[in-house]
Amino acid sequence: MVSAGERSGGGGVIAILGAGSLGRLWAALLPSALCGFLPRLSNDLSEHEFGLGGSFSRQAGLPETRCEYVLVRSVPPSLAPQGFGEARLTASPNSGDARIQVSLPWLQSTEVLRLMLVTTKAGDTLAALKAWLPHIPAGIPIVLFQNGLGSQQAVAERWPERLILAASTTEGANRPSPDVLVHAGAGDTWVGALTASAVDHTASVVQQLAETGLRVHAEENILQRLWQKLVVNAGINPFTALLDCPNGDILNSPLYQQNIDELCSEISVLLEAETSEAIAPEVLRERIETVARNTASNTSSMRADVLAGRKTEIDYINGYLVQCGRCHSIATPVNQMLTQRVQGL
Ligand code: KPL
Repeated sequence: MVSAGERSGGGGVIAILGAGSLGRLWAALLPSALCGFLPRLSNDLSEHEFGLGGSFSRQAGLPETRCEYVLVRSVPPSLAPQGFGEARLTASPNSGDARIQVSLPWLQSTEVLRLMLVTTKAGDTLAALKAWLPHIPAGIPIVLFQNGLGSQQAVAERWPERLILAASTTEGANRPSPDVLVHAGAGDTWVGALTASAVDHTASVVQQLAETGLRVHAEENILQRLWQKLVVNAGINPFTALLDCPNGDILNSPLYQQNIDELCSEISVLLEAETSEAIAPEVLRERIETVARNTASNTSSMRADVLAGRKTEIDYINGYLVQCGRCHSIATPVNQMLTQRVQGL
């Protein structure tokens, strides 16, 4: 196994915690010599077992070697989904719709890190970081890529002295099969500080992530940016999961039609209470429907979770809005109904 130090070229390695769609996308597009995955550590793994340079990945029950998959870049709609066939895609990594074989080591050492990206599911993040942070040097910026809200604040509150940043991205990535990742649509990624000491690191983190060629921007108010995405997710994801349909199909469904105005009214009041930003319910509805139309044939992350039998992120989307409502004594019956129904799936 290659150790991080051998691959870092002296500049340090970017560690990625969470080898799902988003983690694999960043891993594939970052300069290949500079990143690797961190295996999932169980909480009870004691420090002496960690053993830098040792075999902690085997102890954590993960493959000792590499994470291997194929990245399919920017597949034109006419090629998907049949386009995943080898024959129709070029083998050149430089062409527009290339298949790239990606093979990254599970990192053995955290001594040479320069940056850590956390791409775990929202519900796994705190536990994953509790296991890993004791092994991560204090000066390493940690960027949280979770959906929804709640998990990011929990991390920043638990480790206020660390360099914690959050990212909000509209990059589209999915995994039609376990070893294939499709970069389905180019988007934008905003990065901003959550803890005070991380502010001065934002520009450098943005610069490092922009080495992927993706569009990455610094964001002064990352919580506000995360709220904007939360609104869209709260208005699309639960409906797609409950109706088991692609994003665009929710728009004409009775469930959506009967609840969307009330849902947007609840969110509008919460948004003002939490961020002091007043946005009319009709404007929120328009934003939700624009994204639903633009991603009409997509399977939302929540529907994908339900179909794969995974726990959904509803507690960090509509469930987070219910929690906010409780804090401000604002009634949230529609968010509550959607949260309970998705939890029951
Ligand atoms: O972010 C998304 C998700 O699926 O989580 C949307 C915007 C709904 C696109 O599918």
